[in-house]
Amino acid sequence: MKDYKRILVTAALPYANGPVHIGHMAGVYVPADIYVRYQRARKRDIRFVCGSDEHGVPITIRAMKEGVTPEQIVDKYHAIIKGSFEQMGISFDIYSRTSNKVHHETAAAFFKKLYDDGLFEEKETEQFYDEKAKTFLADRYITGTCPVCSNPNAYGDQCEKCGSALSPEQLINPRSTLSDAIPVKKKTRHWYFPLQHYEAWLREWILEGHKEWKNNVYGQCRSWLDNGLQSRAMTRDSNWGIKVPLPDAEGKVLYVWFDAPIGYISATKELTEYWADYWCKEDTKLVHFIGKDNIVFHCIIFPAMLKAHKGFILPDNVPANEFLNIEGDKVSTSRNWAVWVDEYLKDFPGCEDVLRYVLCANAPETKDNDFTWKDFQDRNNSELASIFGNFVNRTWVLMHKLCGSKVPKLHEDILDDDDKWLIKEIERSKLNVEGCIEEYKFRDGLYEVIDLSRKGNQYMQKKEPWKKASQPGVDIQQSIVNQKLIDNCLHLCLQLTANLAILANPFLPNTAKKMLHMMKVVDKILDWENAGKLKLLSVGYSLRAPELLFRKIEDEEIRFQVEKLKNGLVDNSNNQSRSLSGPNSSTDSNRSEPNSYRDVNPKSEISYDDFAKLDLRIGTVMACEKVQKTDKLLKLTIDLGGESRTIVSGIALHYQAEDMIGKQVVVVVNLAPRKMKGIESQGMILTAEDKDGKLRLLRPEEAVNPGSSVS
Ligand code: B3M
Ligand code: ZN
Repeated sequence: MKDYKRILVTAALPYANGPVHIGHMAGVYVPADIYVRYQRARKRDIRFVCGSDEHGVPITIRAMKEGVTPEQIVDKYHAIIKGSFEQMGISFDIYSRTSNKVHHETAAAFFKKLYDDGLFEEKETEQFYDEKAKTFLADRYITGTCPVCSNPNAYGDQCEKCGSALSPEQLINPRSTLSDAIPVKKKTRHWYFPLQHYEAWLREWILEGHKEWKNNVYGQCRSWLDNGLQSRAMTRDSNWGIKVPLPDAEGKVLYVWFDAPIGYISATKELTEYWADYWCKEDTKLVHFIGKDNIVFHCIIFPAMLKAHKGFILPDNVPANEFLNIEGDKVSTSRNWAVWVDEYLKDFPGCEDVLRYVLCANAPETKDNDFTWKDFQDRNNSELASIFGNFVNRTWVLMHKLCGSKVPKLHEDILDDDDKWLIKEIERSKLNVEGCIEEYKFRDGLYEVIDLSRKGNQYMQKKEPWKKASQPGVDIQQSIVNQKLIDNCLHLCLQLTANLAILANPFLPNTAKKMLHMMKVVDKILDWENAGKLKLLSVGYSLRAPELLFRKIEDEEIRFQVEKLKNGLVDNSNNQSRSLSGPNSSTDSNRSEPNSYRDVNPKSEISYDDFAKLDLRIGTVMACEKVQKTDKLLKLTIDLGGESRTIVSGIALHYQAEDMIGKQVVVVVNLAPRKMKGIESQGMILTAEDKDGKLRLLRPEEAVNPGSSVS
């Protein structure tokens, strides 16, 4: 391996024409983030760049469909996507966008340099044109009847029913998906990049020089190269995109796949004045994280562009993943067969790491894989909660009970084989995890982490420190020995927990943070060089109370998700208007953001009498505490003017118990009492749910007397 001084990691720029789904996360962003967090913990000089891909046909089509401008589309989805990444803990150093000025300038200059060097071929060809929509049509936006199987909704490049590769000329009764007009041929002039000139070089560079690339990546490259490369148009007829920087190029923009990868360079420029170190110095390791549908662009076209331009380094690796199916079926954004990240985050607040875990444990690293909600629940309940969470929790509870809430001493003179075995395992895991991550085998790395906690449980089970706690009747000599045995067991389990925090951190950053809090230590402990060590927590140091790392996920929640997936499914096989957004776009009208309240769980009409049955009152919160062993529930004591009520409310993720005291709230006082976690809740308080899932209390504008009625 080369001796690199710095690393630049890029993650595919998602199209800003819809939110991201878990397939994107599993294939690109979660693995990239694990790699980066690990390298940061190793104190390597690393930068992590990404941004929204805001050009190309998918954006203009989406805009046309929603009846808004392309700017409005990209602004909306850029914000949603960025928010989802932030919440999922994807730790980009910059999340930029290709509509930025820096990017327009960078991409235009790149094109101009290739043009000035005489590297493009200018060609006039005939292309399909929609006279109603006044635009040239990409093959995907022409539909008609398949000449092979008679499917009436085949696309201009492929029939999805019989799988035949087609060209628009072959379709019977071709129509534009934009306006339904019959496409006509029209002459147009474009600049082509002659990829075939780079074929020999690409063969040498990839097929000889990068045999270590993943099989799926290497194999795809070989088949592209074996099929022979051809010139590709690097410009398009459109008004949306980066203007072709030439005098007679009105109405022409750069092809989105020409400008988008340059977006990585522009984002680095925006991030740091030392951007050129990362792009031009041979001792920089450049790694592109992408999905398999982007392989040709990142392994063949973009490297050829960089080579032609001169002065840039090439990727050291492109660890592309395969696809993640859902419940046995291919993700289809047009059919809305997808799990959207922004929705997941609303439905499972506080469970970001669970999704990271499941997507990594089940990542499509070597072949397409399947995500099922049942597997999601099982992995959470029986791996994260029962193995990892349980080990940490037991350690903490026993340390508080048997060691006076402090890190006990390690009595080296009485270490036995089990202790020594555990110590070896701690040292070994570090090397295993780092070996896996360096080789982009994130599933295996994560497995090692869970396996180490499994070993912790085994060790604890064998040692049974709880049985050694002093009991009446045991002689003093024996109880001193017993305490030493307890000390050794818990000392090692605590050091193991600290190690788990370091090893888990790249994969489960929120969990690692919670563990730091319990251990009362600073972030510094997460430095990778600390892994494998035993003296991370000092003897005598007092530790905090245990925190719940992973809650159980209930059957009810899983049933709800499966229903939601099935109910959201759109049958678009006979529906032309659905295919408007194109099969590659990530949205669909059934998935667009709600425009009015009616789009979100509308309820049927009620009479005034129905409404009048509600007894709504203003109450003042007198006391409030978190309900034990739950994440979401607060128990409130509310003064309703001479009467006080106990109410359990699911707002703990949105309000701290201590901040609730003194607040006025709206209470439904005539709701039948209901037991929650063993506490009788005598009513309900009202909240509004924001579109990002945040709950906000309804309160009177000014303080009123407790008990005042609301109507
Ligand atoms: N936006 C396509 C995609 O999301 C594209 C990636 C660009 S990476 C430079 O699959
Ligand atoms: Zn067909």
